[in-house]
Amino acid sequence: MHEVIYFEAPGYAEPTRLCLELSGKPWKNTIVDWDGYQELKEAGELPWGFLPVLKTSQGTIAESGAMMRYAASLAGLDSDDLYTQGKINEIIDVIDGWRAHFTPTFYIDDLEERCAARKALFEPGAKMDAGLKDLETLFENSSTGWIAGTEGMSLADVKAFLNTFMMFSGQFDGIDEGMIQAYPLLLEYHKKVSNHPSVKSYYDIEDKWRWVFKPDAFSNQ
Ligand SMILES: N[C@@H](CCC(=O)N[C@@H](CS)C(=O)NCC(=O)O)C(=O)O
Repeated sequence: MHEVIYFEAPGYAEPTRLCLELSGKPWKNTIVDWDGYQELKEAGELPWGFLPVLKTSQGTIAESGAMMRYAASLAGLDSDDLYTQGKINEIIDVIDGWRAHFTPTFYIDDLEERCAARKALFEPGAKMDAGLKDLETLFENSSTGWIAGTEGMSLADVKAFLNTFMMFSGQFDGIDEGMIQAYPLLLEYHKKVSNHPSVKSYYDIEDKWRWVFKPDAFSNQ
């Protein structure tokens, strides 16, 4: 059975977790705390010293992007068509591109400065704003409503859905849930993905972060 090991937060592991869930195959979600992480590291269980990792019957895979792609293949969320798969990967890279502008804000110690830096990224035309609007354009231009124009959900949707809406869960100082209202097409996209039967049932839980993945998450704004 596949096993994901990571902290409790969605973070780097959530796309792999959701792909494993969508695969319909049994999998194990192992949650560790900081001490658990240190133990795994000291035992040499982490190929590059970081979490998450994915344990398979053949060995351990590290690096969240590689894990996510492996799990997506298991779930049939990739495409046999080379061009379509290229576009799926392109969207994933574009999302990683705008997220890379957000990551440095984690290292700003001063709370006020951190919030200001984050809010600046959401100003019209700034990196996060532009990234989210790019996703809206992809959604608008898709004849199926899936972000890479595929017949069904693809890994690009898993990535776009999780990485986008995770931003608004309240876990990041300076970003509040109301800010998503500036992106009406993303709210439509949220409706589409969150109502996918397997996504809906997986997130039918009480969780301090994952409420953003539920169908009615942003409807009371
Ligand atoms: N490139 C890695 C980065 C993973 C990463 O930064 N993991 C953090 C937790 S979110 C970690 O293990 N931190 C422990 C440390 O910095 O000592 C990936 O994509 O999986």
